[in-house]
Amino acid sequence: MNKTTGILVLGDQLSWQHPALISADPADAVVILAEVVEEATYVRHNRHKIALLFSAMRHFAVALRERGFQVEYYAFEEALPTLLAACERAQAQVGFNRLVVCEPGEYRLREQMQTWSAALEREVEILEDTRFLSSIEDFSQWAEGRKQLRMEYFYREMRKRYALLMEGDQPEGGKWNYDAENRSGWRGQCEIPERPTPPQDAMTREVIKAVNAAFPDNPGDLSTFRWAVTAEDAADELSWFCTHALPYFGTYQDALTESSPWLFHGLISMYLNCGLLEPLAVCERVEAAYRKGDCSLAAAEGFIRQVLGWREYVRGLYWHHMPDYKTHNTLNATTPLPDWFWTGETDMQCLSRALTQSLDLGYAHHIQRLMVIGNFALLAGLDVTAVCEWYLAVYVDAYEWVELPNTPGMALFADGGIMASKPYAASGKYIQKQGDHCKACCYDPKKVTGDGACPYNSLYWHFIDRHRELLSANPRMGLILGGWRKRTDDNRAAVVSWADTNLLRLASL
Ligand code: FAD
Ligand code: DLZ
Ligand code: SF4
Repeated sequence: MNKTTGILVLGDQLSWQHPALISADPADAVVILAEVVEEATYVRHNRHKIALLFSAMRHFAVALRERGFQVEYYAFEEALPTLLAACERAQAQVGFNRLVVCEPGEYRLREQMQTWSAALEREVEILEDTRFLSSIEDFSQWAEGRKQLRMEYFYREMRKRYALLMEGDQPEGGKWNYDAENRSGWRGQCEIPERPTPPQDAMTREVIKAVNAAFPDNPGDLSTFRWAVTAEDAADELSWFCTHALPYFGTYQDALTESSPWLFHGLISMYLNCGLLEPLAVCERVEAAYRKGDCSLAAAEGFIRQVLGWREYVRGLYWHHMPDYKTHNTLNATTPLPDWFWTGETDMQCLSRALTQSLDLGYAHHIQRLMVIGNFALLAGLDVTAVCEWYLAVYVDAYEWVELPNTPGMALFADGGIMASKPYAASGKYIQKQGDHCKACCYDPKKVTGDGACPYNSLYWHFIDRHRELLSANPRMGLILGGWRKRTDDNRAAVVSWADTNLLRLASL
């Protein structure tokens, strides 16, 4: 029977807070969910991401039907090329007078949606994605007239607006930010709790089989699939985190270790980004844990800052600066991405660990993404576009709105400082301080040149040397540049030459 409204729900919008679902009349709407070729192949997505989304989409379809909605679900086997083709199929099969969608997370798709009304010969209404706590418009208003868009100031506004960790109009405990207490390296100080695996039903097992068969060349070892695919199971994951890991989250947020891919991190970005968790509910849950005395203020504030601050800020930045944001390459980084980024086969222990777990599990925590992989890409001057494509492909939580500000912006300084006040460049000394990888490595983090020297060290100075002019305009780089300039010409030449040798060797592997 013809329906008034068609509602297209994208794979990363699986939420009852979806703006078109909130007000929909189940009797008069058809909901379209489609596994389509274009979305599943625009990068070589990790199989974990495809399996998570396809299984979560199928579970969401069941829940929609239970609430009385008619659902047109198109599985990947039907080989529909695009989301528009899925809407056309639904229009032919069911019929609807108007299509309602929620604004997508990627610029690419939003551009496509502008053409859908003509193609479908129907009104297409694009609703604001109200699941975010700061709208695109809110962010632009905040950004208006500011010379620098620093996250910290945005975050303070958000704390006040949502009354999170506040005492009246003042921040709980008197300080906005407890980051200084959150930087311990890992020396095996305590037990890292074993993470339970969310339940896996027949539907998920079937999806895993289908994804393995349809995407044989994509990264991802699905024998390790451990993701929740329903809102209920994602909520259980959050609860587990709040009880067992949150108390240690702040302290070890920047730590690196051989012992666990997860440490005390939340493992919730994949759920927040596809709709299975809501950001405000997550922040309120964490605040409640603090108020009950289950974690310190530093832990709760550190975590809430990530979700309420960083996550909303990067999304605002993305839409504020697109489409230009994608074209920046301030440091002229053009070195081809080494093939071993797709295998993890390198003798640098920290990097091998971070790459391998990213490829196999679809997950690495922030410091691995930023200070191990991103830092290496920055120091080695790897091609910005290729690095972005790699990040968008390998992570289970990757969507361009969040990947782009983080990769060329935060990790590669390719935007020239829109996102970060200085490059996140570091030598092997930092990686050694933050964890235990160096003990298991064939390189020596204390050596800069010569056999056995940690490649990060000479590459760090090579980076400082080749960008000294640009960096000298940044007051935060003064001390480091001063130290480099004070060295003898011979010493500088030896370090740069050793870094060149390293770069040649890395390119030939
Ligand atoms: P936790 O450490 O437990 O943090 C809690 C939550 O805070 C995360 O789930 C996430 O929602 C949010 N958060 C923290 N930092 C950021 C940030 N910088 N930007 C946005 N949200 C943040 N995150 C993605 O969700 N998708 C990406 O594609 C992505 N790409 C990244 C690429 C690079 C180069 C870097 C440096 C970071 C990237 N991040 C990305 C941010 C961050 O690394 C991940 O959100 C985090 O590692 C996810 O794991 P978690 O849920 O265990 O996070
Ligand atoms: C990432 C992804 C994948 C792998 N597959 C689908 C799909 O088949 N159908 C769908 O609706 N969405 C998928 N997605 C998520 C979309 O790519 C995402 O909605 C856009 O990138 C906008 O964020
Ligand atoms: Fe990484 Fe260098 Fe330490 Fe090896 S020595 S683990 S390459 S920082």
